[in-house]
Amino acid sequence: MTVERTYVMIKPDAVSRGLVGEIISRFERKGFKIKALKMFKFTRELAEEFYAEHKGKHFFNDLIEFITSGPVVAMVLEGENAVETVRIMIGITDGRRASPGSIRGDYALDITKNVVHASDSLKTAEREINLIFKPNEIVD
Ligand code: FUP
Repeated sequence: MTVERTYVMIKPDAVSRGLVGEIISRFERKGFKIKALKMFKFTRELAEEFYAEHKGKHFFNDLIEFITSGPVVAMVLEGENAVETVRIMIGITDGRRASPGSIRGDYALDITKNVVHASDSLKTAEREINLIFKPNEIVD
């Protein structure tokens, strides 16, 4: 087991529905430490960079429209096996098919408006953390 850091983001649908506290508290109760936390609104440019791997896919424009539609709450979480464990906690992409008990399974009914994002690998986590947070925004 290794202590890892992962990037987690509460998306505009969940922020506007008032689910921020509920979602953060799930990660805290699980045992993850919050190492950074902020609310911001994506510019189109930053959103396209964040989701660069999906450029050209049929859902790309809808995804960019959605993620820039309102504020997000971004965080760095730290803990044992953080990347994989947080992915299990959020559930699969499509909220309709995500298991009850997972965050998407409990709060989402859509594949684009799916409440939360979490890095899918250690490499992605590093890229996303560095893209969204300055080093002095992360506590040690
Ligand atoms: P995930 O890793 O579960 O967040 O999902 P992906 O990286 O495959 O997709 C990133 C985001 O694109 C998803 F959160 C939602 C959106 N998406 C769609 O809107 N439609 C799709 O068919 C697939 C993904």
